Parts: sequence; structure tokens; C-alpha cells
Amino acid sequence: TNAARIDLEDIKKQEDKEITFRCWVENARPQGAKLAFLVLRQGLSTVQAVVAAGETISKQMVKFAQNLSTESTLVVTGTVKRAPEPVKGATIKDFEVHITKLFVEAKADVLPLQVDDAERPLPVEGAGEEEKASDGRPLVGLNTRLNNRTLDLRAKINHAIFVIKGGVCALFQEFLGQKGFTLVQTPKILGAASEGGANVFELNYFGKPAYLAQSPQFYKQMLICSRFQKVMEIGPVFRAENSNTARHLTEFTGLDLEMEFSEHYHEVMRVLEDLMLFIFRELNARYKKETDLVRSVYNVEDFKLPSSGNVPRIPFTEGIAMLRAAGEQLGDYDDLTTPQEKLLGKLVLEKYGSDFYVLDQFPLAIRPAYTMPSPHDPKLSNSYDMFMRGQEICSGAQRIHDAELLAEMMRKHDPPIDPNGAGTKDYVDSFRYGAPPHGGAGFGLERVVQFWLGLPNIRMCSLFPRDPQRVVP
Ligand code: ATP
Ligand code: AMO
Repeated sequence: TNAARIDLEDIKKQEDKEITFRCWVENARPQGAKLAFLVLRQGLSTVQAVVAAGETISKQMVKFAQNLSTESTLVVTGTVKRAPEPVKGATIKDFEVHITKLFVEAKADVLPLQVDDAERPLPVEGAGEEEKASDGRPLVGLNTRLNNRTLDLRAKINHAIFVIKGGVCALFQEFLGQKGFTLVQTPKILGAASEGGANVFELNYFGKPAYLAQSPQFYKQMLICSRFQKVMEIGPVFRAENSNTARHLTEFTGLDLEMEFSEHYHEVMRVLEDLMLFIFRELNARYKKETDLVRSVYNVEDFKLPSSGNVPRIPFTEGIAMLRAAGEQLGDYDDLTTPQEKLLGKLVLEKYGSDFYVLDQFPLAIRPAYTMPSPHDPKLSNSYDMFMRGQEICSGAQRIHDAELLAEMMRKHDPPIDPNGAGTKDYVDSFRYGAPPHGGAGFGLERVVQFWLGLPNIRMCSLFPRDPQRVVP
């Protein structure tokens, strides 16, 4: 047929006309020997199609249509008719298509995962794969979904998650671009580990060792030394971290920025806070439909922003005091455990009414070697983390911009880092020819999306997640 292929949403204008379109079979059901009802999907639209034996359609054709497998792709031609009564089970209620031609482009095998099941929530961890939804059907676990990810990703909830993820990247670039940040791409094959030796993937680089980038840290700072002033990057980050948790991946997307500042590293924090407030507000404005869809499946509460417009900026020592007042035992310079971070998130929400906050002035000993010590207390540092719903989404700091101090801090670090190593010397040397005070931060994109939506597992926010147990599909 020569009929133009239409967008199903335009069907209203096509009454009594013949149309042709590509679609996926959502379901096929027989009605006696001479009739088949199909529900056909195109994008987010579904329409009912009628295959009736007659002049153009044989009885064999009807039988074939009755047995079409779910998720097969077709090109169909048919006449648009007003539906005798509103169609149940299709998004288009007023019209149906009376099929005259039907061509199977690709037949689907028996499905290992129903797309309908992928629209439902994951079973709650610990409840086992047997947990049932309200209608009595079991909920499908994450492994089954990820093993069949191309089918899983067909679910509307998953499209929404990745539309939002792309949105966060676009908003990150939009905000920082307006502030004069240059988008850069730094190498991912490195001569040294940029975040310490343990969690790095080593590769065989033509017989010599090389490493997958654990962050763009060295290079974004080196660009500051090249007088770039403000840089941002969105790129892959690799961590050989054997952490089988709901918020760790071995490959994730880093949203990084680095900037020169004039007087005080709090200028950098201000940019970070304004950046995130912009992203949250614009997600609410531009991605409300997607956000609501995902949150409704998991009964997640709205993400609360401070009504004052000021992001709570809490010194680490005050965070420790809040936790102690709540009964936690911890030393002045201890790192927070994950449960303590979550508890602090609750306390901050109660006190400041915000699901988003910043901890400032971390103990120096638990931060990377390139972190600037605090001028007020050598055991503290000019560094900060940001949290959403009580979980870390970002780390950052003022950096050391003096080569000698940097080399000394690297040697003194636990574990020590050789400042004259094959991949570290160039980094340290870049501060020998003039370097301005600067700071920056790195966000984990998948975590931002996970906690924005209140999802139970970070893997849901990676198209094809990599973790210690999974490198396929
Ligand atoms: P950063 O590396 O900046 O601290 P992060 O959120 O990845 O960011 P990690 O240091 O990797 O933090 O881990 C923070 C906390 O996560 C640890 O204190 C620990 O409580 C928890 N954690 C990490 N790995 C595991 C694991 N395999 N099992 C349980 N908890 C873990
Ligand atoms: P850090 O190591 O804290 O800091 O990483 C920055 C942010 O990345 C996210 N993240 C992860 N996300 C998923 N899976 C992981 N395994 C994982 N590890 C970290 C977190 C974290 O806050 N160079 C510094 C940043 C800087 O100072 O600019 C760095 O890499 O959200």
C-alpha cells in the first residue's frame, strides 16, 4: 500500500480513511473462528484492531492474527472506524482500526519477562521473589529483569527513568554553561589511579599497565592549571569496588565540575547548591509527568526542598553533635557509616524541612590526598559532601594548588601515593608553573536519579548496569 505511515495519535483525523502504521502486538484475542481483536502499541499509544474474515481477510488470516505473539512487530493497514463503545484496554478509546493487510516484520518468541510485569514495583528486599502484588500476581525480581533488560526497558516506568536521567544531564550543562563552564572530555585510560590504588581496574595497555579512570580528578585540575577557569564533564567513571549494595556500581556516570574561585571555597559550594536547586526545580517543572509516574509505582513522597531557598549547610562537627544527641556513638573525626548518614538525613529533614543538604569541613584523614586542609583545624579540611534523602550524591573540596604541599600530602596519605609515579608526576608538576586556588565536585548521576525518584536500587538507573556480579547484558 502507498498509504503514508501515520502517528497513532493522529487517528482522530483519519475516520473512514485507510491508514498504515508500524506497531507492536500488546495482545491478541480470538472471538470465534472469524474474528480476532488485537491491541497494538506505537510509542505510548495503544489502539484496538479488528481482524474479521471477509473480502480481503481469509479465515486463515484470522487464525494467524489470533495467534500473533505478544511483542511481535507488525506493519498493518486498515480503515479507521468509530468504536461502537469506548475501548477498554487501549489508550485510544473512540476509534478502532479494521485491518485489511497485516505484515509481520519480526515475530516475538515466548517472552521470558512480561512487559506488564516490568511496570510493577520490585519485590521488597528480604520479602523474597514470592511477594505478590495486590492482584495476586508475583512481583518479578531485579535479576530476572536485568537478565532480560531489552524487554524490561520497554516498560513505561523505565522510559520515564531514562528521560529524567537525560534531563539531569541537560540541566547540568544548561546551568553551568550559562555560568561560563566549558564542557570537556578527559581521558579514561590513565597512567595511574586517580582516587587511590585499591578500587581501580588495571588493563594491559600494549604490555604496560594502564588504568580505567576512577574520576576525571587529575585532568579537571590540570585544565584549571591550563587557565580554563571553569570546566565541567559528563563521563563514565570506573570503580573496582566490590560493593554489592543498592547504591554502588562498577561503572557509573560522573557529573564533574572544577572552578577557580576568588576568595573562599564556599563560592564553589554556592555554585553547587544553586546548580542542584535549579536541577530540582526544573525537574519538577519539565519532567513532572515522568517523575510522578515513577514515584507513584513505589509510593514515594515528594522531594522536599528548603522553603527558605537556602540549602542547609551543616559543619561536619555539628552533624556529629546531632547524631550523638540522637544516641549514636562516634568520635570527632570518624567517617559516618551508611546507617548514620541515613539517620542524619532524617534529623536534617525534621530540623530544616529539606531532603537535600550539604555537610562541610570533613575530617582530613578520611578525604583524598588532593584535599586542602582547613586553615582553622589541621585535622579538618575544606571539603564537603551533598546528600539527597540521607544518601551521598556528591563529594568535593578545595584542592591543594601548591606542588610541594600536594606531594607531601600524597606521601603521607593512607595508603601512600608516589608523587613521582608514572601517572602522578605530570599531575603534581602541573602546579609548578602558577596555579590559582580552585575547587570542584563530582556527582554520581545514577544516584541523583535514584534518590530524586526514591528508587530502591541504583541498577534501575543504569541502562545496562555493571556491578561485581554482572557484566552482561
Ligand atoms: P565515597 O567514596 O565518596 O565515600 P560512597 O558513597 O561510594 O562515596 P564508600 O566510601 O564507598 O562511599 O562507602 C560509604 C559507606 O558505604 C561505607 O561507610 C559503608 O557503610 C557502605 N558500604 C560500602 N561498601 C559496602 C558493602 N560492600 N556492603 C555494605 N556497605 C557498604
Ligand atoms: P567520590 O569518590 O566521592 O569523589 O565520587 C563522587 C560521587 O560519585 C558517586 N559514586 C558512585 N556512584 C555509583 N557507584 C559507585 N561505586 C560510586 N562511587 C562514587 C557518589 C559520589 O559522591 N574526585 C572526587 C570528586 C571531587 O572531589 O570532585 C570523587 O571522585 O555520588
